[in-house]
Amino acid sequence: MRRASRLIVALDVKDAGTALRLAKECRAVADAVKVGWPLTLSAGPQMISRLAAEADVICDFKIADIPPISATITAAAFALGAKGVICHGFAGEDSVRACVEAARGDVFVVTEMSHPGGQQFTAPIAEDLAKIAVKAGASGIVAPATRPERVKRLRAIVGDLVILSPGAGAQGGSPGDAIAAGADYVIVGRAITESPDPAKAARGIADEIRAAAKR
Ligand code: OMP
Repeated sequence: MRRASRLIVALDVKDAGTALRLAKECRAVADAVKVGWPLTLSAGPQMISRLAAEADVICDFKIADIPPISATITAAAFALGAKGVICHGFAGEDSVRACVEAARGDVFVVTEMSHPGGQQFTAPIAEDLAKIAVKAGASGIVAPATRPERVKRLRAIVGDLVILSPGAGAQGGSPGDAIAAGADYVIVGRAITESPDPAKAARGIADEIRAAAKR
């Protein structure tokens, strides 16, 4: 995955035309796009292949199943053209390892989730989940831009693994603070996809990231 703007756009939209338009509009600035259940269930899995022709695609299926099923989902995502997948750490080290072994690219492990409910169950075990990511050989983790101090803490655990940080924009986090806390990439959805000018919104966030990287 390219590391230029350090911005990943979450394409949580429901139709193919909008997703392709957003991918094209943001191509010059975003390093990758992220596709999850909203788009895959609405527009079909072939959407991943269509987007992969335009951009690097991370498939966010938050994989959290027994190891053989996690491996099958991972393999299917890469067969469709994904460059990375996101899995949950709470399914355990064997399930994360199954994703890593089935992957033909990056596996990112969710640690502490960015929404308020993420503090209920994921926050207390986030550091263990980060350790699982390291032990299972994952490429990186997902850590909350809504709580930059937690990104900093999780960075200390994962060393040079890649940190993707969602929660900037609509959820109230700041892209610059996430980067300053140690994130490698910021994931942004609605602040870009629901903007009247998505390319301009993406450029503005990329500017914030660039300024924070120099801090
Ligand atoms: P916005 O809140 O619209 O910017 O979207 C955030 C994106 O990041 C969505 O696609 C979420 O599924 C994803 N996300 C979180 O918001 N919080 C997390 O803890 C983890 C993820 C993720 O795994 O990508």
